[in-house]
This record gives sequence, structure tokens and C-alpha cells, in this order.
Amino acid sequence: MSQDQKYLHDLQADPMGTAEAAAAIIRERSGVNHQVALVMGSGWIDAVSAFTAGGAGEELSEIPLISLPGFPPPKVEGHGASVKSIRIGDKNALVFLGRTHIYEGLGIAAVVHGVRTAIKAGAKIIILTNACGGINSEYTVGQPVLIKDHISLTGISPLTGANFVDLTDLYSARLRKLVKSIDPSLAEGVYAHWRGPAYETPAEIRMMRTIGADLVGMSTVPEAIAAHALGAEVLGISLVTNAAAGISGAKLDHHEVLAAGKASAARMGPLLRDVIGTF
Ligand code: 8IG
Repeated sequence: MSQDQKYLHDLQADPMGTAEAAAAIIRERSGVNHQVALVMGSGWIDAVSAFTAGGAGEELSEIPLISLPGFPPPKVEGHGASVKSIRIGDKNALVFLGRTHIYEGLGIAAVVHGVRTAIKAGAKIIILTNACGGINSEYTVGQPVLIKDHISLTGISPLTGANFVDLTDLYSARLRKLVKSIDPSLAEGVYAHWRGPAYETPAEIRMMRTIGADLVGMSTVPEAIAAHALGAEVLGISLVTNAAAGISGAKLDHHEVLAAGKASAARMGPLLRDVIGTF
């Protein structure tokens, strides 16, 4: 069995045991318990520097994900994702610099392994960030939007068995209220989850608008469900980095999308830092 197949085999055979094994290494390397975890989506990485800027926090450890059980090898040699433990105020935050998506084809257990590991490492609050397309025409590029609910269009759940989890308060109303006490200007929206990797057609976006979606992206939803099923509270924040297909007439280009995210990330760092301070 190749290295690539082995980690997936381990993960699929025992997802929670693999998460516990990864969490044990994180606890040992960081020397702390974590109260909160963040998954940094594309374009959000630059926000992380705000957590430690000006002595606001301290980086305790950085572990390459490849060295933890159940995480995939880096897609580009030397550019693997990592997980940092950062002390922010009086909290220890576990910060994932990267995530796995359904469209990568590694299976749903790999997609939610990070949040399961975070919860095993102590996190009771999971903050999921992403970059996404804006369907609601009131949104502008660069705008952060709190996820208030989702529509899963993938038909894929991270849960198996007769596990009938209630999702009526999946995106915690309590946490959204806390965030809006810091920034009352923040909008809230419904996030549609699209498998990708191709973006939607204009007709698919019209359908999503009709069924009540404001945002569309290829992440977050499986992680939110997995975290909620394990009893963690979930906060989801989307950064609108492009108008969804057919909304503005412009074509969608991944590099333009990333550039738009980068420009806004600086603003997101202090918001996340202040939010963690209120938990
Ligand atoms: I960034 O327009 C980003 N991610 N599905 N559609 C989908 N995912 C996205 C989009 C988008 N923009």
C-alpha cells in the first residue's frame, strides 16, 4: 500500500481514533489544551498574522499536517498545509492553514478530519472561514458575510449510521450575535454547498437564488455538520470574492478570486482576534 493509500485507509477504518491520535500529537507539541479552532479558507491565510501582531498573541507551535495521522500529503512538494497553536488573549486557538475539499476526491472522512481532530484537541467552538461566490446582488466583492444557514447540494454527509442530528441551530445564533456586537455592519446569508471543482452555470445560480441561497462555495458544510454532531458550536464566515456565475456577466477566474480574497484578509484578522476575545 502506498503512503497515499495508507493514510486514507487508516482514516476510513477508524475516523475518530485517527482524530484522537492526531490530537494527542498536537497536545504534546503545543503543550496546551485548545478552546477554539479556526479553519482558514482560501484568501484567509493573511488574517493569521493579526493574531500575533503587536504582542496580541503568541505562536506556540506549528505542525505540518503531513506529520499528523490521517492528513493528506501536500499537493505541491514543500508547500504543505500546517496547523498552528496560537495563544490569542486568554484562549488557545488551533489554526488550520488549509483544508481538504470534496472535489479533491479523498473521501468525506478526509474533509472533516481537521474539525474532528480540533474537537479531540479540546475545541468547543469551531470557526470555519471560506471564500465564496456572491448570489445575493446586495453583496460586494471583499465583503464578509456570516453564514446563518446552508443548503447542501452535494448530497454528501460526513455522518453514517442512524445518526439523525438536529441542524436547526447549526450556525450558532449565540456566536453570530457575539460577532455582530463587535461589527454590527456584518450581513448574514444562506450558503449553498456545491461539489465543484467546476463553478456553477448561470442557470444553476438562478436555481440557487430561487431556493434561497445568498452565497455559494465548495467547503464548510461537511465540517460544520461534523463539528455540530460532536457537540461543538459553529461559526461560519464567508468572504465574497466574486459575483457568482451570471450575476455580473464576468467570467470566473480562480486567480482573480484569490487576489480579491487577499485584499480583504487584513480586515478579517482583527475581527477574528476580537471575536475570540469575547468567547
Ligand atoms: I472563491 O462562485 C469561490 N468559490 N461554487 N462558486 C463556487 N465556489 C466558489 C465560488 C463560486 N467562488
